[in-house]
Amino acid sequence: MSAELWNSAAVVLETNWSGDHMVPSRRLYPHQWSWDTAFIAIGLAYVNPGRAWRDLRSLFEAQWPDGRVPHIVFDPATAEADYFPGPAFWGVPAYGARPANGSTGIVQPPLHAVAAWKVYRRASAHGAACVQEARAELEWLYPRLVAQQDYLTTRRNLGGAGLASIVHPWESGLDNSPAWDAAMAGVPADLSLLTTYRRRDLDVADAAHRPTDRDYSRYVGLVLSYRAESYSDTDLLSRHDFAVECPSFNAILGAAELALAQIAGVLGRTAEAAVHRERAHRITDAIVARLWDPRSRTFHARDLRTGTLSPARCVSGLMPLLLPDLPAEQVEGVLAEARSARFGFPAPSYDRTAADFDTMRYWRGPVWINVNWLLRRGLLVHGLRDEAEELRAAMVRLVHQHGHFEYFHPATGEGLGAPTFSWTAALALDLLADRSVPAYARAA
Ligand code: 9WN
Repeated sequence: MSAELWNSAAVVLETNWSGDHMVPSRRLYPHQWSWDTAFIAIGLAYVNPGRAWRDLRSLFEAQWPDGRVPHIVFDPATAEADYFPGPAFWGVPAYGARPANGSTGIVQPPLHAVAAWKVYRRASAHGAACVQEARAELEWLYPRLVAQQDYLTTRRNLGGAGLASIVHPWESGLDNSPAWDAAMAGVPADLSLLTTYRRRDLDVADAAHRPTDRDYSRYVGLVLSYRAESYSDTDLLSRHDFAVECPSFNAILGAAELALAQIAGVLGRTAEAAVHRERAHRITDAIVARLWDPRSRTFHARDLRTGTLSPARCVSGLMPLLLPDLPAEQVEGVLAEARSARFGFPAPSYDRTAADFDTMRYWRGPVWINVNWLLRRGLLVHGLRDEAEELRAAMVRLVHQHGHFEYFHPATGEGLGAPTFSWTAALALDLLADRSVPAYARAA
């Protein structure tokens, strides 16, 4: 089984390579996406490390002067009509050496330091020249990764507690998660926007799987609001309808600091390594203080406009397990939540027992491999090896039986969305090859 799965995954990554970057899916997502690049690099490390570094470089070459790493880097060879919202809609001005309309103005979870560290670690398996290349790439990436963290923890520290806020559901990577329902209720849904701007995703995907028109019109409206002030973050809370602290985004932010500590160590920057570890610790404390609900015993998204936690129990609430300093009470709570009838392995994107659990619709029920990969990493970080192995086996079985789909039906395992999806293939390679435990994991 593993050779077959390995080979099919390698074929997907070969097919989706576009010269200097990977596309998540040729038809549905024909540009480069930010957190996809991180997941993809983790898999490319096994079959083509040169491309893993190239892909990360392509993304960071589009980094803004303020440190933000855009959620999409547009491929100038792809027509405006091939993806909505495309380059002209975002209207991003030229910056640095980049031409106008080269990217979007929003971000995605900063998983790239974790990815870069994993690609570096794998380099020794490919020989001395590869190790040398990997070190040079880390040197190039390190200040850029730090600038990304700085942007998120300063300009996006809208709540003032050291966490990064997302200002659009797309920034979470979990677009239509029920975690945003309460906050999105305060965002006007102007359906006429979808007449002015036509959705393109429904031409290539099943409408029953994708976000609804109401949600989509809000997504478009939020971009227009952020775009109106040239994507400035100054006073954003007072003039923008959506600002949320997401447990998954911030857990990744903390995990990135730990990966940066390891990278800084390899680069001989000992003092910086200590600073990164301290920052990870502070992010962990802030997540616990602001996003933990002692009644539900899991983490929830905080709406900064109302100061309330979303009642929804989503897979994003399990992600703080990525942080080794998470206190025992929270580790136990999240583990119990993950093992309960609400989730199970592999975990669906939303509570299976919720009245509005939707087996088909994107982040409102289906199983996604990337968040389960993160959950497995979190289990390993806390020494929960048996659970991590059970989850790993369940993911490998799912992808082997059904293919490298974008997401999966949480009851039948049927593949949904794009059929040859890059991060599913890339993470399948990692799940087959890597049984190691992150260096900063707690003892079992
Ligand atoms: C909007 C590319 C991206 C992923 C996201 C996923 C989906 C886009 C969309 O596809 O988002 O950015 O059009 O739905 O939700 O996680 O990065 O694979």
